Parts: sequence; C-alpha cells; structure tokens
Amino acid sequence: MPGDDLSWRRTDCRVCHEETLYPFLDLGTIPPANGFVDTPEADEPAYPLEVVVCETCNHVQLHDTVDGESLFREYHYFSSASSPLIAHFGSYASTIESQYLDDDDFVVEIGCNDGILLNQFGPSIRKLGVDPAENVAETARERGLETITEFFGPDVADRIREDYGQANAICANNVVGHIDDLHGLMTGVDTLLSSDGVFVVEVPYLLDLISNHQFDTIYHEHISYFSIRAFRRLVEQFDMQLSDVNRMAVHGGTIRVHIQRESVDRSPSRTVEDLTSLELAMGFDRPETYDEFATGAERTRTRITTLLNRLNDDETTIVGYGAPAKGNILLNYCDIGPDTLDYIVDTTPAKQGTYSPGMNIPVREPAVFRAEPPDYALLLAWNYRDAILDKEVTFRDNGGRFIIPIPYVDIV
Ligand code: JHZ
Ligand code: ZN
Repeated sequence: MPGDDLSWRRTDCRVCHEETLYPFLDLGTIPPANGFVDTPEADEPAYPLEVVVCETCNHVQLHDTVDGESLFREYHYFSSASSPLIAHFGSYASTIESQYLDDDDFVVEIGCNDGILLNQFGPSIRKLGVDPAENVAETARERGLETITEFFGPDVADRIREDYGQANAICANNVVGHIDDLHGLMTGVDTLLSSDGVFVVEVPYLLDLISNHQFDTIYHEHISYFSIRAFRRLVEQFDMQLSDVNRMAVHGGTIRVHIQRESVDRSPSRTVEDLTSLELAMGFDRPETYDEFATGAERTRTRITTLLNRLNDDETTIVGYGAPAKGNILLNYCDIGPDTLDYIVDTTPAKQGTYSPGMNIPVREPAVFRAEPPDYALLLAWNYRDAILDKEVTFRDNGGRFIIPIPYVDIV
C-alpha cells in the first residue's frame, strides 16, 4: 500500500522552514529498512524514498516523512548486537564524563536503545534513558537503566525537568537524523538543559555519505543528513552554538557535535570553522554536487548487479553478511532477492528467523554460516569491514570471499 496516510510530503525545510527544496535522488518506493517480516510476501507498507537539499540553508533531508509510531514503537535494531559499538560507546561515556561531568550530575539520553551508552557511565552519574521502542526500552530496563518509553519532545522535556531537574548533559546518538520536528527537539533541549550543560549529538556525517557513495544509508528512518553548516543554522535559532566537533569512523563516518548555550563562555574549537570551510570547498552549497552523488548511486547499482549476475550460477553460493537497515536499501534499490542470496546472516536475535523487508530474504543465525559456508558473502554491514574480515578468518582461509559494495565494489 504505497503512500498511505502514514507518510506525508514536506514542502518546507526542516531546519530553516523556507520552501526551497530541490529533489536530487529518487531511490524508489520501498518498505522501511528495519521492517523485517515474520513471513515472506507479507503485505508490507512501502513509502517513497526521495532526497532533497534545501537551496537556502543546504540541509539535506527526505522529501517525505513516515509516521514515527509505525517505524519506532517496535524496533529490530539493538545497538549492543554489534560488538564494535559497545567499545565505541564505552569510550564515549568516559570522555563525556571526564570532560563535562561531576559526581551526582544528571545525564539524559534521547534514543537510548538498549542502554549501550548510559550503562557505561560511572555509578556516581544519575542517568535517564528515553526511547519510544517498547521492546528495546524493556531490554534497557532489564539491564538496570531507568527508561521512559516516549518520543522526546517539548512535553516530555517539561516532565523530566519537573521530576528530575535539569540535565548537565543530554546525549542523542543516531537519533537526531530520525526526528521530523527538529525545532520541537531543540525546544525540548532548551527546556531540559542546565545553563552550562552540553548537548552531545552523534550522527552520520554528510561529508562521508557524499565522499564514500553511501547511498544505502538513506532510508525512511533517516530524515536528515547533517552537515556542520546545517547544524549551526539549526542551533543558532535557539541561542546555542557548536563548541566542538569530532569526526569518527563509526557507521562509515560520524560527527560527534558538542552544543552549548551561547551564554557559556567557551570559544568554539577550530574544527567547527575548518569543517565549515571544507564543506563549502566540496560544493555542498551547489545543487550539482548532489546531482553527481545521484549519478554515483546508479553507477554503483550497475556494478553490483553486473558482478552478482556474473557470479550467480547453479554451483556458486552467495549469501548476505549482516542485516543492517542499510543492507535492505541496497538490496531493494539493486533488486537483489532470494534468487541471488540464499540467506543473510546476522548476530541480532530479534532479526533471526525473519525475512528482509521488500526482498524477503531469510535472516539466519551465525551457526548456519559456519555450518554451510557459501562461496561469496556480500558484506551488507560494510561499516564493520575490518572487524568482520578478522572474525571470519576461517571462512576466508577456506576460500570464501567477501564482496564489498561500499565505498567501491570490490572482492576480497
Ligand atoms: P549497523 C543503524 O543502522 C541503526 P544499521 C540506526 N538506524 C542508525 O541510525 C544507523 O545505525 C546509524 C549485524 N552484525 O550497526 C548486527 C553482524 O551480523 O551497521 C546488525 O544487525 N555481525 C539507528 O542497521 C548489523 O550487522 C557482526 O560481526 O545500518 C549492523 O548494523 C557485526 C559487527 C554486526 O546499523
Ligand atoms: Zn533550509
């Protein structure tokens, strides 16, 4: 049921509200990337996936919004299923704690998932998670984290402030891009953040998305694709500023953005200006840059499908490795189904035994991969390339090969 009333088209920019949206990439009408189904050929809802850039503030975003209730109340993504992420959030917690927090300070995380970050703060820090996904929040609570099952916004912020007081740090990782109402988010942060508090955001970085042809990270959940310039434009409207930015490799290229009130006397790090200049040098203010990116996505699709068609004969077995959300975009956009991939192997218990959204390829547990190793594994979780190549040394020593789709199609 494409385009039902669970999705709607935006006419104005989510950052600056101007009606200057320029469409540059249409990935088709596809089901939500985390919408794993229990039976194949279920009647899956599908929605348009078109990307636009605002010609006023250059914020890159989706043209359509899919209702958050349908995407996030039950969620198949558990951060702790990917062991590299546990280490990433462990060092994140200790960095933020030593840089900004004292004993008994209060930290709130928006989109806390299974507690992967908050549970790694020390015992002297008071913590509260907020996450709308009932099944994931339940796991966080089982792991000892106090968690509110809600979408964060101005009302929830008021309530938290009343019940717990203001927060010394608010963290939001891989969730700000998921929020349609960015001004509502910032209003909530403005309410909840203490006068000298810090709002720390991690999001995939637009610069890595563009430079490394990561078109598969575009899906309905990811409404915004942030540049530093768009971030600055957003927070300035709330009398806040970027005090620092760190680039990190996680998820194929992430920025950790530190935001504080303009009244906090801390001069912004040089990285903020440097990245702003770099983005302009890369042409992020020009529509042609985005048109070229769209052409690149088509080129990658041709290369992947040509390669798989050559390899896929009766004797050769190919499976998918990792069932990340982005893998489902790649599979749907390139029209790769169960005729090509026998199954997809994934470490997340909640995904095992389900079928991938749209293409309906069965998702299996790692034991199956070990028992029946294929000739080729298409690395859908390419962001964990090094960790996975290391982990699957036996498969590779026995002649198994990985097909890497992003940033360039390759066989290793
Ligand atoms: P992974 C997520 O997207 C979710 P996804 C979210 N939408 C978001 O914003 C982005 O991140 C940034 C599996 N795996 O982390 C586990 C193995 O099977 O790339 C996961 O299902 N074996 C909030 O879904 C998947 O791969 C392994 O050895 O694209 C990876 O998903 C490892 C390391 C992972 O995120
Ligand atoms: Zn704009």
